[in-house]
Amino acid sequence: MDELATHHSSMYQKSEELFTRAQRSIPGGVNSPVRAFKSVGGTPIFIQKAKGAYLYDEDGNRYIDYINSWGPMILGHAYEPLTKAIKEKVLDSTSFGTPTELEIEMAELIKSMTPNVDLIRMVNSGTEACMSALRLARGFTRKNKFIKFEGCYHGHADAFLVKAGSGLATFNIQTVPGVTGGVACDTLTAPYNNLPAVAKLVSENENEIAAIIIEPVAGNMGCIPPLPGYLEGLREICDKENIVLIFDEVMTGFRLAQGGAQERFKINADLVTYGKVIGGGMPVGAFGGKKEIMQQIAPLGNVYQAGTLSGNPIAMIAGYTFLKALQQNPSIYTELEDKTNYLYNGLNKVLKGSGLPYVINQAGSMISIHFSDQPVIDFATSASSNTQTFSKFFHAMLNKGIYLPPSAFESWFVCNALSKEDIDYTVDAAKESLDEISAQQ
Ligand code: HOZ
Repeated sequence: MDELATHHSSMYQKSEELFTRAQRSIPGGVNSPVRAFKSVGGTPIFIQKAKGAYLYDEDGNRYIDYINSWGPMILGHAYEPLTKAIKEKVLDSTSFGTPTELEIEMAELIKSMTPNVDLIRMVNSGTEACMSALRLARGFTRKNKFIKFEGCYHGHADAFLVKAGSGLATFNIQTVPGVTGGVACDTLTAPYNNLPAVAKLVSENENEIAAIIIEPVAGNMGCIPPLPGYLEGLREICDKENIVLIFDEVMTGFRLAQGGAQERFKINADLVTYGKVIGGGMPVGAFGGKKEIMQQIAPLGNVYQAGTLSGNPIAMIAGYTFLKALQQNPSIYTELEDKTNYLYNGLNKVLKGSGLPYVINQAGSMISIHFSDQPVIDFATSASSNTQTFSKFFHAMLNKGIYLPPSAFESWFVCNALSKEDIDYTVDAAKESLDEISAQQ
């Protein structure tokens, strides 16, 4: 990496020591690949604590956080009602493996906030939610194949690791050893935002497609919103061909609106998956949807799915407290959108002044920059952006106390703890960073 793309090492001494130590006992030194800084270079920053819009690392540096745990920290870190509720609940034990009243309250709360959820099953991650929703769609339709979109990421279950975004795009992993051809051959892929490609796949595989799964706003190839009419078109195809439409709302759920992308775009999904936010940062996921489909799940039906820690009381109290706060303060969504628009306008101004080709994509409080001279609407256009410039930008911003995702293939997430001053600071840092990049070219 060149000079700009490396750390000011004195700032990150403890993180560097910890990373060296971590690599001796954890693969690659991290417990999830996208944390590794492998594509942008340098050493991952080890975080000690966070409050509101800020992260604090082990060296005592403060960062304005634009990852927010990859989405869920909508109200900022260490939100007090949530930490208080967890502290109280934990005294009653951390797990029972039995039903609890809190699980009913959580299910009722989610149903009251989201459209088209008659029944909902708690799991422990977004991966589990998507994996289970796909099995259910297959069990319900008695069909095997499904369509996913290039650059979308639905967790790391085998069937989804085909032309996937997030870490697979970041590290350019085309095929995943361990995912068998037998599994992958039932995964059909189409470019995002391309309805004719979907129609073609459907007609070539008549009566064989169980589901279409989509991130209604893609967040794993940068942020890519759906083009007008695209989600409506998918809905039409699914209705016509008896295909289950699954919205993966792990990122968009409770973020783009209380009712997620379904509410924002006024499209009804048959099944919907949630993660992250519904645990307020604890490890949780869920899948839910129409009764006739959901009642195929065991013990009502034979589509088996289970989990000792599903509906875990600590995760449930965290999620319940967090979602209740969102429900009681609907103005949060306007505030989030206003803040993100303000960030968009500031970034747009300094990027325009930089002379570098760029695209800013935004949907609600999801936003990202691609250094590209063409609209970024799918994986091909995202992948053809200049990732080297992104890496330089990432490090220049990090050195100024702005924490962006360490990859051009991830969305940024804005939280409501962010102040106007934080955004002004971010935009000033972006201007300085872009000046440094331009001076090098
Ligand atoms: N893009 C991932 C979330 N959908 C990032 C989180 C991870 O894989 O660690």
